[in-house]
Amino acid sequence: MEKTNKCNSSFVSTAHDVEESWDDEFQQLVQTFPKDKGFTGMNLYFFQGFWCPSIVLKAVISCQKHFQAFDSDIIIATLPKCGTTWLKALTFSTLYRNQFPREKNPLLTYNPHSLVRFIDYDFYFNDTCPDLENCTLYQPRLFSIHLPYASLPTSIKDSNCKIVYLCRNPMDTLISFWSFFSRLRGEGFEPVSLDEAFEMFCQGIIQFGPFFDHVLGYWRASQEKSSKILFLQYEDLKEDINSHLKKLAMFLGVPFTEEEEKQGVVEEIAKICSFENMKDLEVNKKGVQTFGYPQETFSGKTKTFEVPCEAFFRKAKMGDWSNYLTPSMVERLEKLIQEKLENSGLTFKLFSKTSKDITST
Ligand code: PAP
Repeated sequence: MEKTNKCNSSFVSTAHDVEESWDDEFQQLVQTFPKDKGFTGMNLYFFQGFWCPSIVLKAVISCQKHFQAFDSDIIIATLPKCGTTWLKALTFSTLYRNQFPREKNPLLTYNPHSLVRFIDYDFYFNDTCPDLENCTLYQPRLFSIHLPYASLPTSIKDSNCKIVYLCRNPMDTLISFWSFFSRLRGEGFEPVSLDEAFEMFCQGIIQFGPFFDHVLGYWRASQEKSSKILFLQYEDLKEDINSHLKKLAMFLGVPFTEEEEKQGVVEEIAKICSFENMKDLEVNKKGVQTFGYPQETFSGKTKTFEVPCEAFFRKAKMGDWSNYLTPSMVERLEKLIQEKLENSGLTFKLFSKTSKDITST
């Protein structure tokens, strides 16, 4: 895993390779989908009402057809840049805490994306029908996915598996997205202006977006099925991680015992998973995260792409958007939030010097 922390454009170039490898039938099929470059330099196809990165389009279709959820599965669902890495760390550490020695949490030596693999970006990336019976390090199986609720494989929706969803306020999500992809475009690609990224974000053209459709899809589903879907917000976790860890453990069916609470296990997990701790770990400072599940089980098919681990740890600040967005951008986004969340019962905490929390009322 440890190679170099030099940023490169393998994410973007792999996307182009993937498209070139599509067979004629698939090429023809995708031609019927609207297409946009978005601001990330990678093609997005408008498919089933969301913008699917070309790099995972085939994998998404395969997993929708073949993925069989177990009732015991736990699925982490997020839009990119809403705290996926953090939620993976928290869920992994909570769910499996009795399966490894306390002082040997695998998070100390592996990036969370290696420990909790994506269904789409990893398992189905190189294989249309992988054998996933025993594909995770520990039991029960723990996966992650970026797909909107409506496009999840049917077995995830219909089985008794549980979904933990994490969202983040749209302004910080936008800045995190823009910063991450500006960096990953790498050499040979024009930098993207924030103006351009802002416009695309407002139009909904982002990976797995529109943003509001994604969030509201899971929000409404969680209102209907609260024992199946736990809906969390990044800002709430930042404000009070301990009580949210307890809530998460309860939801996962592994509540902390009184003894564990007395021993400070909750605080210990919060600390290991904290941004300050994780960004300073050797693996996250120097490592490179490989997606596409290159392990031998899928030998012969080795298309992968890499992201320097440090790219997943930028600032983790709430309200950082106020250092970037102009007053007119803020005004437009605030209006959009109000319009989109109207009557939904969902609110976002924006955390800035100038804006109030936006409510749906
Ligand atoms: P991904 O979807 O590409 O995996 P994701 O992990 O969802 O990215 O989001 C990255 C954001 O989470 C970054 O936010 P920023 O750009 O505003 O800084 C990153 O810093 C933040 N982040 C990563 N790890 C943690 C953590 N342990 N605690 C809190 N925030 C974190």
